[in-house]
Amino acid sequence: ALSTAPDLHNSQGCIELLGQKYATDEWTNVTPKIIEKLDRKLHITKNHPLSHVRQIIANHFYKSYTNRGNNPLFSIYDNLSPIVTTKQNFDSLLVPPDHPSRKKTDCYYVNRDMLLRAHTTAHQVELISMGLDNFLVIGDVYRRDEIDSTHYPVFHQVDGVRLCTGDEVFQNVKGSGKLNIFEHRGVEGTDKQGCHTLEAVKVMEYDLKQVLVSLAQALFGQSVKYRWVDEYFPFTHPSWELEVFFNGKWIEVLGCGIIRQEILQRAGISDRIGWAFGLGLERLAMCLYSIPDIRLFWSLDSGFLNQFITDDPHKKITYKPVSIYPQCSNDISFWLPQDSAYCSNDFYDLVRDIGGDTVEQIQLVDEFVHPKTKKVSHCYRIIYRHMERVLTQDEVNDIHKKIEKASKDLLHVVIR
Ligand code: FA5
Ligand code: MG
Repeated sequence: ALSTAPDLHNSQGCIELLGQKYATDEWTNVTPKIIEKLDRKLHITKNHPLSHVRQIIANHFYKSYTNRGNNPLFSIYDNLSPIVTTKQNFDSLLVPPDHPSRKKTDCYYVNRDMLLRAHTTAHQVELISMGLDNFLVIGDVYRRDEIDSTHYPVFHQVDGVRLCTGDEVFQNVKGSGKLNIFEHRGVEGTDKQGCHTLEAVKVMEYDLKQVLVSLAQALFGQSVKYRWVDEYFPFTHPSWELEVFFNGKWIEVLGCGIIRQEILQRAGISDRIGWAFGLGLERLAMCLYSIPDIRLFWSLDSGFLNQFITDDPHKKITYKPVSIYPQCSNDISFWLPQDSAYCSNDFYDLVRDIGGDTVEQIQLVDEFVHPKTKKVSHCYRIIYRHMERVLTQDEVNDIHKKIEKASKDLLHVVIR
């Protein structure tokens, strides 16, 4: 039913994603615009706002859980392929075969067996099966959705899992020598699964909620207003959602709960109870940096990206909107004069004098010393953008020529 499918298929009925070929079938509904996003990896792009939020969250878990040697307990997986099987995304998490979240209208399918992960929870079972007890999975997720200021078909999630033995659960509970995490012939209620003891669930719930509330406080300040709401997920019970009050409204930040014991059993774990959570990075970053539109995260515009350049992910940054009109960029390279003093600031002033407010940014992008003559060359990138209208390339070229001429005449440089 999808109009995009035919031109994606070659004659053999296959499709190439991240360098790998996949057979297509009547389930295939990935589109070229979505495929373009597969290798962007915004969450691990240096200085990207989503990468800063990822780092804050990672630091929070590194510092919240350490072993006796003070080393972090959590390991981080932030580069797993977003192309997963329906088994990973759904079946391994007990999502029933007829669950609405599996619908072709809601997911991007590669074919009937594979899809672009709809949540980072898709990796939970494989990592638990590998023997991991404490880990975070961070990555891009794909859901078919409209495009507006808060929804985009690609966004980023962080999933966390912690598994504990009985000893670990009760290690800080006084006089708990004889407490168990499992109970036989127990019944499932709203507060617990049949197989768990209520005391084990309560200790895990307390640990889960306190690490997530302290994360919200690390992001939004100690006085952040929050509330817990009961939720349902096929893979956890009981389950909750955390909401924070921001700019006059409640925002859903994450879902979490006690992992279904059947999932752990199938992964070969019989002596532990676990919690899990999943949160969205975009919503946090939009609140944190006052970013008004979710589409901006995909911007390649330096007017956006340059506002987030910092080596300290905890630095407070408030996004200042840039003009909605497109940028034009032109480079200028010249040999510096050898017999008179030159400084970049003179050039910046000259550019501002001539270009006025059409110049948005100037960057020194290259500096080069000729090995023989010892002459120095600078290359600057000038980024033009009008605040009120689209600038034409002709107009920009005209300004650029004037800048070249004035640089020769006034700064005595030699244009290369
Ligand atoms: C999930 O995806 C579950 N996998 C979370 C989970 C993991 C629960 C482990 C329990 C255990 P949900 O669809 O509610 O749940 O998404 C989780 C979070 O992702 C949301 O709270 C929200 O922060 C973010 N999110 C969901 N949909 C969008 C969207 N369209 N745009 C931006 N962020 C979104
Ligand atoms: Mg939700």
